[in-house]
Amino acid sequence: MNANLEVSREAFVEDLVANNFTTYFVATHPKYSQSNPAFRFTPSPVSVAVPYSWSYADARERLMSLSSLLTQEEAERRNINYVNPALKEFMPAAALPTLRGGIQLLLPDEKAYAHRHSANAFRLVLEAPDAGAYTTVEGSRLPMSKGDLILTPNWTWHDHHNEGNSHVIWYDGLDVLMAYWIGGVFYEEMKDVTGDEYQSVLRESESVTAAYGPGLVHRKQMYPDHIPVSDNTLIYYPYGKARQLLTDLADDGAGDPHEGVLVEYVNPLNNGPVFPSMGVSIRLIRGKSTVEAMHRTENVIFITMEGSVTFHLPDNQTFTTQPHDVTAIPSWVPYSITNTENEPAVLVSQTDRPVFKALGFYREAAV
Ligand code: GTQ
Ligand code: FE2
Repeated sequence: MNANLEVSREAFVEDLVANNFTTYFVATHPKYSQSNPAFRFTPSPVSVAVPYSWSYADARERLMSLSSLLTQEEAERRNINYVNPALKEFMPAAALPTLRGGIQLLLPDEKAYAHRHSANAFRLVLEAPDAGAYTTVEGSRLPMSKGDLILTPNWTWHDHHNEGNSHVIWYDGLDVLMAYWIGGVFYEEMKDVTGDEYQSVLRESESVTAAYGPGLVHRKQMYPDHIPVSDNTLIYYPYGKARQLLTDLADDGAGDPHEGVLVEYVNPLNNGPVFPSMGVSIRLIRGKSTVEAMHRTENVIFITMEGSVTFHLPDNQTFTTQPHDVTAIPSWVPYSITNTENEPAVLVSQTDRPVFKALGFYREAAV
């Protein structure tokens, strides 16, 4: 290339960028393409996030330390969030581009006051007293027993209580990052609206589960993608039902080479995902077996509930998990999951797949 032209181009790009413009050419520019890799069209998705796994022991130790440094009265929610190392500089508390995860603690006799937000959230109970821990959602008192899934959909009041004789710890999964980036975050505290800090209990969880059933189906029985998902009124999915269903399906020989024995938590009104923006599923991986890798456009977080598994990712990266460890996999990164133990492993997953499906971006491909 003519030296003058090269100098002129460089000067042009410098001026453009300095004045808050850009051009497609910048995407391949040796200097600017490095600072802005996502601007380039790639043949298939290249996530801004990286795969990562956090041990429960590490997170739990920090949650316990926090509880001796910060009282429940000071902390609106006393938690430790999982942060993706590739996102920490520019996204607030993000495990993946769309998904936030964390663990939260209530000691005996502690409670967390009522608030509501436009972000959808779920709680997956990890450690709980035999009785006495619960979340109240829109007046329904939902027990927090190990493995239970509790939803706090968009704009529903929720407060957490521990009247048991040992601590309760649960995993919080939220879709708040997308709401944040598109400008959809709303939030309020109940005391500012009604003057009360906590909700009155109007009904017990049985009235929720009796009205709608367990809300668990094989993923293949889910809604056709063209039917819109609306609000989910089933907000409580006890662990016993989900776990038994996995055992029954496994005994029946069910399972998919790329998913294991997978059951989706659904909105019973339409068999769609639990939230319009976020799905939750639970799967069993038989002892001495592997769930094979494939590419999928979804950001997914796994919470190991039982057993120990190893995720195998590209470049020989591996994560071996123990119960309650959290593993984040960005869109399109293929991974297999191997259970080397004799006993089955159980994993819960949090995914933004409904976002891709709703927008027409959902794809799968063999590795
Ligand atoms: O327990 O209501 O981890 O509102 C983040 C935001 C938990 C909660 C989180 C929340 C909550
Ligand atoms: Fe909340």
